[in-house]
Amino acid sequence: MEFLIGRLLEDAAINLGLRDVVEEVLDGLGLSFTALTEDEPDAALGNGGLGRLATCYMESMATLACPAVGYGLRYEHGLFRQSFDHGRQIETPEDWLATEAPWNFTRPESSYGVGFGGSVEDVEGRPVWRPRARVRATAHDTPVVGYGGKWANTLRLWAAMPTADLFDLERFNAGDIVAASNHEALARALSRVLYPSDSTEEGKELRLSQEYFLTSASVQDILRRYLTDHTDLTGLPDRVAIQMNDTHPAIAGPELIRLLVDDHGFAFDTAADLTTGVLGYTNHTLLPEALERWSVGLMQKVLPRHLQIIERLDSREIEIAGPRPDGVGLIGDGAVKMGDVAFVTSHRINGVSALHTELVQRDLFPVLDRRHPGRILNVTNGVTPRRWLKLANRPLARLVTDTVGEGWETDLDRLSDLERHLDDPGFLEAFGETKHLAKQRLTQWLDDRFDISVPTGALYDIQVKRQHEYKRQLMNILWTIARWQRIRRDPDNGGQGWVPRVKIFGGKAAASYRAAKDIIRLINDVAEVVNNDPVTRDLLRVVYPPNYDVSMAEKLIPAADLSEQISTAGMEASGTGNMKFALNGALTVGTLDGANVEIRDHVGAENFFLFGLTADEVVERRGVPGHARAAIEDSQALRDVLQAVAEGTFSPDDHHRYDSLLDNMWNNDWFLVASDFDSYDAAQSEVDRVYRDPALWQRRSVINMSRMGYFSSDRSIREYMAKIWDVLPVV
Ligand code: 26V
Repeated sequence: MEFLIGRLLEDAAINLGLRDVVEEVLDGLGLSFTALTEDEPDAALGNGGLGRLATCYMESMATLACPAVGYGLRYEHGLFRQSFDHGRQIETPEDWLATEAPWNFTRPESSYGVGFGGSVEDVEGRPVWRPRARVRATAHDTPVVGYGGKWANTLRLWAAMPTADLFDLERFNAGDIVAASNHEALARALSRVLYPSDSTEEGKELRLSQEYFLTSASVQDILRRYLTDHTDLTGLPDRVAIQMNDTHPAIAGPELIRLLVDDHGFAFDTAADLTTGVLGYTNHTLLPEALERWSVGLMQKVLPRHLQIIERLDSREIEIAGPRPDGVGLIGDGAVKMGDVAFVTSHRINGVSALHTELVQRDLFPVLDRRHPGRILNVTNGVTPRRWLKLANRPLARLVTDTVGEGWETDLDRLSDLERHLDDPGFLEAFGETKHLAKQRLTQWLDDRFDISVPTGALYDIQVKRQHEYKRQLMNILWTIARWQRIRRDPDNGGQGWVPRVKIFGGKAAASYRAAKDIIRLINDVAEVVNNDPVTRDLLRVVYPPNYDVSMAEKLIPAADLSEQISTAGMEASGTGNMKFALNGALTVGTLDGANVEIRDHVGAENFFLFGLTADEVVERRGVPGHARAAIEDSQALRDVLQAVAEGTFSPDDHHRYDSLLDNMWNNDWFLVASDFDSYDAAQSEVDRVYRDPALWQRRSVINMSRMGYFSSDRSIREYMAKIWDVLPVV
C-alpha cells in the first residue's frame, strides 16, 4: 500500500552511471543539476519506514537483477504537507501529480475490473459472486533502474478510474441522479488519498476497499502474466512469489484462492495449497492498534465471497494442525484478524529485526507458531547505500571510493577497509572535512529555506521519524529542557564549558493523533524560548524544519553527529533511519530495540551509547503500580523540567496547554519516558564526554560507518531471494 519514493532523477542518473556526465552537460548549458533535481516533486506515497523500506527494496531488487514488480496505488494525494502555525501542526493536501510526472508510463492495456459488495449465489452447487459495483484499475508504471544499469524492474501503481460502464444510466434517466453516480464516487475515492495515519482506524470501509482494490488488480495481473507463458496453474508456486508488505494486502490469500476456485475450477484445498506456496508475509509492527481487524459485518458487506473463503480456511486450519484452544482462529470477537489470515496463507512469515522476530514468535503468533513450526523467520531490514550514501553524501562517498576503491556501492562490506585507515591522519582529516561540509550544506539550506541560523561548530543531534509516543520525541525534548536549565544555572559548567548542541527534529504526526501533536507543539514552543535566550543561544539550539520527507532526510542525515534511536524497548520493529545515520558516520544513542540491537552488535558496544530498560524490563515495569510518579520523584532533573512546563515557561500565553501531557507523564506514562529518563541523561553525558575528545569521537564515527555493510538492503534482498522466494538473479 505504500512506497515512500522521494525524487528519482538523481537516483536514476547515478544508477545509470550518468550523474556526473549529466551535470557537466547541464553546466555547459548554464543550467544547474541541483536546481533541476529539486524541481521534481518528492513522491510521498507512504507514511514512514514501511514505505521507505519498500522503495529501498525495489532499488536493491533492480540492482541484484531479481525480476520483480512492486504493486501499489497511485494516490492522487500523497502524505499531507506539514506546516506549523504558532508551533501547531497544520496539514494541507499534497499534490505531487500537479506537475507532469515524467516517470509515469500509463498502460491502458493493463486494466482489470475489481468487484465490490453484492451477494454470493449458489449456482449448481458452486458459489458465484455477483458484485454490486465494479471499478477499473489501470496500471501506471515507473521504471526502477538498478545500479550499473544492467536491469530494471517496474513499480506498477493502480489508478481507480471512473469509467462509462460504471455510470448507471437507467437510474439516472429515472431521476435518481445521485445514486446513479455512486459507483463513480467509489472509483474516485479509491485512489484519492494515502491513509495518513499509521496508528488510528478511520474510514474503515474505504480503507478495506483500497486494500482489496490494490490486491485484486495485482493478483489478476500476476495470473495474467503467468498464463501468457504457462498453461498449468499448479506450477504457480515454482514460478511466482508474492510478498505481502504487512497485512495491508493480506486479502491476497483469499483472493488468489477465489480466482483459482471460482474462475479456474480448482478444488478448495488445492487452491489453498498453491496459494500458501506462493505467499509470504512480512510483519512490521506489534502495536495492537496497527494490527488490522475487519468486523465480520463489514467483510460481509464489502467482500462476501472472501468472508466465506476465510471461514473455510479457518476450518481447514483445524483439519491441518488439529484441535486448538478456544479463542484461537481467524475470526474472533466478531472480527477477521488479518494477521492470522496472512499467517495461514503464507509459507513464510518474517519479522524485520532479530528482536522483533522473537517477539512476533513469542507474543504475536505463539499459537500459530506452535501449530506451524518453522514458518517464522527473521530478515533484518536494510537500506540502499546508493541513495543513502552515494546520492545523499557525495563528499563522503568520494572519500570512500578514494580510500577503499570502487565497488563498495554493491558490496557494502568493503567499508570495513576504512578501519585500516583509523591511524592515517590524512584520511581522518578528510573524513572530518566531509562532516563539516555536510553541516555547512545543511546550515545553508536551513538559512535559505526557513531563515533559521545555526552554528556549524556544534554537535548536531538529530531525531527524524514519524511522531509517535513510542518513539519518545518527548523524552528528547524534555532532556533538551533539562540541558537549557543546566546551562542557565551554570553557564560555564564549572569551568569546563558546555558542548554546544543543535537539536534537530523532523517528522509528521497523524492528523488525529492528539498526544503526538501536543509533543510537536512543545518542541516548537521550547525552540521559541531556548533559541531566543541570550544566555544559552550559542550553546543550545532547537530546530524543527516542517514537512520532513525523503529529500529532507537526504540533507539532514549526512550532517548528523548523533542519531537519536530512543524508542521504548520492544516497540520499534526495526527502524531504518538508525542504519542511514550510522552509514553516514553518526554515533547512536539508543535503546535495545529493533535493529539497534544488531547495529550495536556490529559496531561494538563501546561505540554505541546505550541506555534504558530492555524489552522484558519494560513489560515488568509497566506492571509496577505508580511507576511513573515514582520515577519522577526519583529524578531531580525531570522534576525541574516538568515543573517548568507546568508553570507555562514555554507557553506563557496558556499555562494549561500541556496539562494533558503532564497528567499522562505523572499518572500513566505507558512509554516509560520517566523510567528511562535518568538513564538517557547519563548516556547524553557520555556523549558530551566523548565529543570533547574529537579524535575519539572521530575514531568511533569511522568505526560505525565501516561496520555498516550488513545493513545494506542488498543483503536483506538476498535473504528474501534465498530463504523465502527461491529465486536467482537473472543477470
Ligand atoms: C498501519 C496503518 C493502519 C491504519 C492506516 C494506515 C496504516 C499505515 C501503516 C501501518 C503499519 C505501520 C507499520 C510500520 O510502519 N512499521 C515500521 O516498519 C519499518 C520497516 O520495517 C520499521 O523499520 C519500523 O520500525 C516499523 O515501525
